[in-house]
Amino acid sequence: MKDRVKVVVTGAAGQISYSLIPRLVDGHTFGNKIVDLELVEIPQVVDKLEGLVMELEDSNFPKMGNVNYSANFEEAAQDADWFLLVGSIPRGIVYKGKKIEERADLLQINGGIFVGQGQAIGKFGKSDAKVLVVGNPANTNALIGRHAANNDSQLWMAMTMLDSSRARSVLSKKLNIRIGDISKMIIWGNHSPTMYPDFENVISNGTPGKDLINDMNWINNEFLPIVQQRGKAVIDSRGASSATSAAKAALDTVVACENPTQSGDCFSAAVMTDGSYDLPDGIICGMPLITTPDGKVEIVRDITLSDFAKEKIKISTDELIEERAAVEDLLK
Ligand code: NAX
Repeated sequence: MKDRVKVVVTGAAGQISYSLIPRLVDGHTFGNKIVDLELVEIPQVVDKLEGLVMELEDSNFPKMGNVNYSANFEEAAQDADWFLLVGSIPRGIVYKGKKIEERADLLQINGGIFVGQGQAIGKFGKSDAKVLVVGNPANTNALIGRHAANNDSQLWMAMTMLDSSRARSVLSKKLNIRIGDISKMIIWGNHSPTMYPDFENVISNGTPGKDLINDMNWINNEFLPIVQQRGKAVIDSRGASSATSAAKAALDTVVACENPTQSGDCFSAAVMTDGSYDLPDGIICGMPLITTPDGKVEIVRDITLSDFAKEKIKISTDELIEERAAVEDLLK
């Protein structure tokens, strides 16, 4: 077993990273391994990372290894085990003289970033590197990056763990149970308001969700909209998007991939479709995953989907197909 792990984080000066990076080296996420960090930012803000590195040094993290920061992704990518791609250009920003309002523009700009990063990961990352795309539009960014990497031994995921945690939180309140009493919370589809949180297949104390919740009015008018719009609700209240919960979700995804999944459980991330569940080919889609005892991340293939679930999932996969069409030129 390796006793060191090298982790690249982009968007390292952003708000999610401020919560995320310290916890990569606190001895929890990677257990006893020494964690080497490569923090990457755009040239305009890369100097801010000096202050973050000072704080990391001053925080007495016993598992922290080498820490570098730069605006050079290719150099950072050398022999890295993990890539946490948090950096992306948000909607509303002025980019190259133009205010980015349209989703199509956002897809193109961020997609362009992921071509270069994907190529570098495919070429310079470890052959078994794992990549978690957090920056939005996460699924389509991951699709572009994976295509550019052209390296099938590496695993590309887009983050849906935050959606899964939000769904568990809403369900646990409704059922008056602890969040830890809910397992198998699968998010299907896109990390967007069309995502489908699969309440029917959750398990709580041995009982499946479909037997726990018989109130379709609550599902349709409260559960689904609350989970799907939770990101917006946080922005409306905080004046900034989810950061500490997003960081925790990224860490949870890493932990889920680094440790064998308990029998009967699974975790949520979006990966390349492979024909399972009749999902369309060639999209990065939220699915149930497990990590095997020998460390492989695999799709769980024996989940039963109701007609209700299939209908909802199709809305989200249709959206993913539309997003893919908008970046077709980046997938050649
Ligand atoms: P911030 O705007 O605070 O930080 C983003 C950082 O990325 C900035 O410092 C920027 O300079 C940097 N960046 C931009 N392009 C880069 C590049 N090419 N290389 C390296 N760094 C680059 O955003 P923050 O709140 O941290 O959110 C980051 C991303 O996560 C956003 O795209 C956001 O939409 C997305 N989210 C995704 C979630 C998910 O569940 N998948 C949930 C939370 C969050 O909304």
